[in-house]
Amino acid sequence: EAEQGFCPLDEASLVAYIKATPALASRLGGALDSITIREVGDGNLNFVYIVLSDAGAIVIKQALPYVRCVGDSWPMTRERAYFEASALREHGRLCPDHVPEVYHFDRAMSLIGMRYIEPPHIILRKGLIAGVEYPHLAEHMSDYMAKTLFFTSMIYNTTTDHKKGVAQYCANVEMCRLTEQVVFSDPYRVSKFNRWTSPHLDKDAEAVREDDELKLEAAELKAMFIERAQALIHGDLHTGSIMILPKVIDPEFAFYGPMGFDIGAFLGNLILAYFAQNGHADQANDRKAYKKWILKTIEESWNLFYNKFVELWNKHKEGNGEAYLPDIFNKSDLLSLAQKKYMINIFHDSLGFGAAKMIRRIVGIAHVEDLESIRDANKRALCERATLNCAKAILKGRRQYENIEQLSIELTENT
Ligand code: ADP
Ligand code: SR1
Ligand code: MG
Ligand code: MG
Ligand code: MG
Repeated sequence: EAEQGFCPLDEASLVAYIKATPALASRLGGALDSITIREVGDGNLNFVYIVLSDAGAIVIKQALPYVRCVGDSWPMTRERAYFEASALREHGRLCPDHVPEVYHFDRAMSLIGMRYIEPPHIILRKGLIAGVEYPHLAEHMSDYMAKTLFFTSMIYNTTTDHKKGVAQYCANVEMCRLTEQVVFSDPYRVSKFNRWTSPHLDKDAEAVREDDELKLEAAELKAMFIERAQALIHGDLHTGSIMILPKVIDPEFAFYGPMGFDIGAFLGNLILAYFAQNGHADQANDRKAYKKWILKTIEESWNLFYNKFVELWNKHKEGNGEAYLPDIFNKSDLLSLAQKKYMINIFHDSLGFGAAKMIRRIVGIAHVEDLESIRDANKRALCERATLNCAKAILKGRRQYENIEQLSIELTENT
């Protein structure tokens, strides 16, 4: 890498980097001779180091100029680290309880130093695979989504401020294009990146590529993803981006996009976890009670999000937001009608994006551990087919749902 000021770090050079960086050294209590470093990146894109000393701990994340899970044949801008650090700071300001603190950001090095979320806190996806119930998950995630999305929308902000934010994050275009390709395009065409459980799902993958109605719906969502600058979204809010406290990590895809892309990522990944449970069931645990808990969490997450978002709207209705001006929305029944319309649209968007994200995890490039960890290919294929059929039905029929309970009844009846 010839670019000025950048070099990919390894365990040894990271020690030297930390010693030369007071904002990081101080977090380790100055006990720099006792440092141990472990690379733990299990994501698709970046390198993540846990740095421990006798007196403290930090996490260092570095973006290299390519997609990690593919290799240097897929170049990718290191500027993603800048957008990740910016979104961590912005979302952290709006929702400090659920975002890790950024200690240090080095744009030339594409490097972020942040709070270490220590054991026993784990990635939510791992907990869902193990069958662990998190009674406060819906409460906390609805809080995160309501605050980050409401306070970065035009309901709360002036259009001038909103467009400033839009302009800043517009430059995260390479990351958006990655999503456009792997979520909205590749699953619907032949691509060398696609894979699925074969030969079991060969026909199912082909059916996705030949389903005109599905392709029209996916194209509509793709356009919305590109065109709708509704709020500063995380952009990759799957259950691998949530560490249970919860804290939300990894917003490198952040930009001003449709709120439903975040809400749908979270709900869609819970539905993926739901369909994977049959593959994890064994004699000791049939996972039936756990599946009920997942459905309850899906319902509560949406319903609590709805209530909290509208509550914030009512609280700030006389503020600077320019989408619904107080002298126009001056009657409470008119405002509540506007809110109902706004929320039902977000609901349908969330269902659509959630379904699209489920489909890409079955027939696209990046799969999820929930399903991948089912070793028996026959069993896995059955779970995957059920997931895919459910996602296709949701994507096509999303506008028919009036509430989340309808979806959870359908999920119960069909599995
Ligand atoms: P990628 O962008 O490559 O997906 P992530 O930000 O998701 O990288 O991080 C990859 C892994 O590193 C996570 O799954 C988690 O195990 C670990 N990790 C990341 N950030 C932290 C943190 N702040 N504290 C503890 N572990 C972390
Ligand atoms: C090459 S696709 C890699 C995927 O991993 C990231 O976390 C995003 O979900 C992206 O689509
Ligand atoms: Mg990640
Ligand atoms: Mg990432
Ligand atoms: Mg996804």
